[in-house]
Amino acid sequence: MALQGQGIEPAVLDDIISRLLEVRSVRPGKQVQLSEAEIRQLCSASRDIFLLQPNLLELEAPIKICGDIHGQYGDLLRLFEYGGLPPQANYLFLGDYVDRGRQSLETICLLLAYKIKYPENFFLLRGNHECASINRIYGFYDECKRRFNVRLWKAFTDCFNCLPVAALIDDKILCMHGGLSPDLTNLDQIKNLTRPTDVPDTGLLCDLLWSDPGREVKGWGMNDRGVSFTFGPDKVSEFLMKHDLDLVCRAHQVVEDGYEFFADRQLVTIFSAPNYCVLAYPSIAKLVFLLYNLRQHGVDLSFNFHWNRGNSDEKPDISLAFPFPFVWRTVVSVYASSGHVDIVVRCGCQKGACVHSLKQSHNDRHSYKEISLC
Ligand SMILES: [Mn+2]
Repeated sequence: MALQGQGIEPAVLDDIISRLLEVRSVRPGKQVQLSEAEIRQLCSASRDIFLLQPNLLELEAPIKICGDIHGQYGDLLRLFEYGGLPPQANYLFLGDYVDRGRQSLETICLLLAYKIKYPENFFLLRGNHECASINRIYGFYDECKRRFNVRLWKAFTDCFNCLPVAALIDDKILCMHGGLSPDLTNLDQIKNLTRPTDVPDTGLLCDLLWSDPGREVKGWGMNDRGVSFTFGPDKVSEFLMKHDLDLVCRAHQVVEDGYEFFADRQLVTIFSAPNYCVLAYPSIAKLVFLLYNLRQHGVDLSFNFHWNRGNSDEKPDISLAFPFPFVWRTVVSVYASSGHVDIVVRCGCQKGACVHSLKQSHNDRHSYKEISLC
């Protein structure tokens, strides 16, 4: 890999990664204090790679897509535990690595380190929190100042200003942090956005990082965030049709189950910070639906939903590796005989103890029937 290790000694990089991963086995929340010099190297080496790669990344399936992490380092480690540590799997993160959670530094350092180590298999898009005026307020600045100094926060700003803003998977799935823009008429416009750049208050770059879908909206609407727009299902359809795409994949909003479809499955929102603000548990039935749909697109998102209910420090009670690796704390029973597997789960919805029975098809091991939805 031509880009590997630019600006940082491979041995130093490996040591940084192994120290960041060491805390997997100890109590969650334990800090990893890298040196300021090491972090500066991560910022500058990753920045060089971001600038060498296009602003609209062209990627191939299979790739695992993750939504907001927001400094929840323990949950990031858990994602890697279930999805496979890079480079076992290819990854695309949709932004919002910092702010709000307690360990923005560990989170962003591990992500940047992997970007440097595996530049062609590991991809990071920019979120609206990878912006100085936002992460000055929502926690990252304070964490940098408390654990290091303001100069280091500025080094991160220089790095974030170079992050790419969108990715196209197999020419069919367009990924970004926020959403569509009324200014986006040709995908080349994304390629032509200049970097480094701050995030402006209006325009294409702002919208890609800030806009939201709105169920009640027709066309373009006001956004309650006070920034950018909302867009209706009609705009999603029109956009996909015009650009011959299948799906818009974005993050940026807390969704109860960790993912949520919009506009007749033409757009999906992914959020990967469990227990963020509200308790967010996936319903296993919806999970199965999602996997069906995304498998058609060659995208494996299953690892996104492997979190425990309740205390996120707990080890999973049960781990099922067929046909995709569920980890579901409230699995009631598993019936398996001659390669046929039925799963009964008590789902994590807030409506009480509803039980789902998932029957595996006799013809197709990967298909489950009789899914009762909440
Ligand atoms: Mn966001």
